[in-house]
Amino acid sequence: MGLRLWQVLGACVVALYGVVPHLWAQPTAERIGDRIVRFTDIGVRATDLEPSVALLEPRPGMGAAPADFPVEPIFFETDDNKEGFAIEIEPGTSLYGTGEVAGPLLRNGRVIECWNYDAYGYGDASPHLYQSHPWVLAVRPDGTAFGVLADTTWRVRVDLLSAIEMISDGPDFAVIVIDRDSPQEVMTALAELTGTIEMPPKWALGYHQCRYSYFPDSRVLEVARGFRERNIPADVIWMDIDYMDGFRVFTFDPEGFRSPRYTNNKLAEIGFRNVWMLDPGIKVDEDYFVYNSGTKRNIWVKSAAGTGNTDYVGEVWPGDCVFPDYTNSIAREWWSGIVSDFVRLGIDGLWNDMNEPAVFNVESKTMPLDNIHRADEDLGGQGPHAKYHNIYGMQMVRATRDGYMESYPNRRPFVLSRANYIGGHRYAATWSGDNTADWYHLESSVPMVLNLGLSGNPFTGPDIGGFAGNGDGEMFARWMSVGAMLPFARGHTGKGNIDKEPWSFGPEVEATCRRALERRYRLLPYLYTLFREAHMTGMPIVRPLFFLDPTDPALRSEDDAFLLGGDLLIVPDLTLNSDRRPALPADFETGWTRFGFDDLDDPDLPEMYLRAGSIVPSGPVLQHTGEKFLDPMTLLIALDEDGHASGTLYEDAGEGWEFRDGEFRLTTYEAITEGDSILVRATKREGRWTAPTRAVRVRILLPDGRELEGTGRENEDITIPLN
Ligand code: NBV
Repeated sequence: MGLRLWQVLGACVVALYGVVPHLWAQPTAERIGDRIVRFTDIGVRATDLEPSVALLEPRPGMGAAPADFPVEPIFFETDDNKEGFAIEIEPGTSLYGTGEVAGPLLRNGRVIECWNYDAYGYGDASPHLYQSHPWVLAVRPDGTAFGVLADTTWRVRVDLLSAIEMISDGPDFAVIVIDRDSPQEVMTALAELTGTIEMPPKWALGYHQCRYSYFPDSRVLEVARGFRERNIPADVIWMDIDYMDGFRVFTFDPEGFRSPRYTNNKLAEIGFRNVWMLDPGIKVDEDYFVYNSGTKRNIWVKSAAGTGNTDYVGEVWPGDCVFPDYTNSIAREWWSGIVSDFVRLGIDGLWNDMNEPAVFNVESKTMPLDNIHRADEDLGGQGPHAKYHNIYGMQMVRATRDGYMESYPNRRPFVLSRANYIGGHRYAATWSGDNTADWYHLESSVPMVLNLGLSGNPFTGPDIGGFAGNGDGEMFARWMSVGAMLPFARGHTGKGNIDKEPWSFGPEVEATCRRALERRYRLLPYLYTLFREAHMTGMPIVRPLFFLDPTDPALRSEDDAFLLGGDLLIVPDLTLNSDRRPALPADFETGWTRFGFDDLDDPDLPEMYLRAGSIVPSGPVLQHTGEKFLDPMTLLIALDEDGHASGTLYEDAGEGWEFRDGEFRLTTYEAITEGDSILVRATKREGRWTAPTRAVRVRILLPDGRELEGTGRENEDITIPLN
């Protein structure tokens, strides 16, 4: 018998990496799902490993892996005794995922480190950003795909120079491989393992306005009113750290934010929601209730020095701080309790920043690796910071979410987190961290959101306009135009920068921003339907073009354009003075029709195309999501070659959990060509949510640029003559 592939590869591993693969026996491989296999190194049983934090729930083995399973990792140990594995890839395999990364969509040839890091001013070459996703999606030349998860919380080096190689700082870990016929199927299988996002409150899909910081409260109200006065749609305004009293979390600046409840109420009166920041660093201050109550419960992360019972103290915004040990359920419950009181001030959403955790004035920018966490047994029990670093932020947002729910069990929490770990999308949405106001970061916004989506986190977006530095009006307009098409749309900027509200760059930029946000609000019925799909199946909201045809090599590295759901193709202009055009799908000329909302002549807005055969629901321009019920609804229709199209609309209360008991409505609309007319109607309804009937408008986009229009009511057939 000849050598098995893994043995040949093993020899290559020795040659390439100078490390010793375990060639004398095969790794253990057990099935944990349909064509999902968990591999462990020789002699290592899955039950001996640290518990998985990535997985939604423990996955017991279901017997031996299928004999023909096409992927097999080679485990090895490095010269410095680190555990690693390598998976060979056939030429022409494209690699994606690896979570929140700067740089292009295609990850082949890249090396990154999964190590949550305060990456202010990051760039293409930064090895690590704020979140860790030791996960790679591999698309083979024939369009079939597999996904690889290194199931460990420790630091992982992901090397995609010529194979898929991951090396961890920690002990043995499982490698979970999903094999599927398409990349889309890998994504939904990943969601089976790591869970999906919960449905967010509908307002979180609106536009968010932030800066570091709006101060004092009167300025917050002034900015919010500025949107209403100018008819620029927005739902949310954010309170950054300066609202606090000396950066003590859960306190308010006595002069600047005298009555947060009043501010929140005033915002609510004009249809604005509020989000307030919470950092993990707790000021060491014996006159501070949070410090005192946490100290009494002994819940701070410990230093390894001395007896191991000394609280670790590190410097952050407030000066010397202690850090709640969120890996411990007592600490999480304590935090949740304080959050629960805090949100009763009429707080709608929470923002967890600096939770890598970031620490000032130390080279590592975080706490010592030998700090001690008294973690819950199901997270792995007591252990060093090196083991828990990457999930510190994830456990913080878990506790924050729980705290919100303690006070508002009937509302959907919205939490945004800077740090996170694969699977942490179950608790919080993500933004790009401290990007820079330059064209590189504007361009990077798209691949970052795509790769996060391909790593299981669909609810993400950049700081629109750039956090570090100012930028100019042209860049701001373009950033807003593309940002408005991404799942999380928030403008933000850093301290000391110029104003970056949509009107800050003069009337022309303001007009583009208004049009961009009006588009987002018109497309909300579709966007909300995509969030529901992400929640149900794990499909990303924003998708790479190669999803259209995973066998087309031209689409594999394309990240200048993207898909919003399955039916809209978005082509933004992300560069300054360049004629670069994206590679488009082979059927682009016949299969996609350009459309707009009376805004086609604004060159700063992305081009939008509708897929032949699809129906996309849209609505009127709103100033905020709570403004009114979807009426009239406009169905955007592009017929396929057979004169047919279909699409769905998901609706529910936009808040609360009744949708879980059937209080929703999922409508399938179809258009069929019959003789010389087109018949449009709802063909299927699921769920028992009843809503008032409404006016329906139909826009049939013809390939030659013409449009046919029709009107009717929700439950009626609408017939449109073809000529
Ligand atoms: O809280 C201030 C900022 C915040 O605006 C930003 O979005 C975070 O990424 N925060 C970082 C701390 C200071 C950054 C210089």
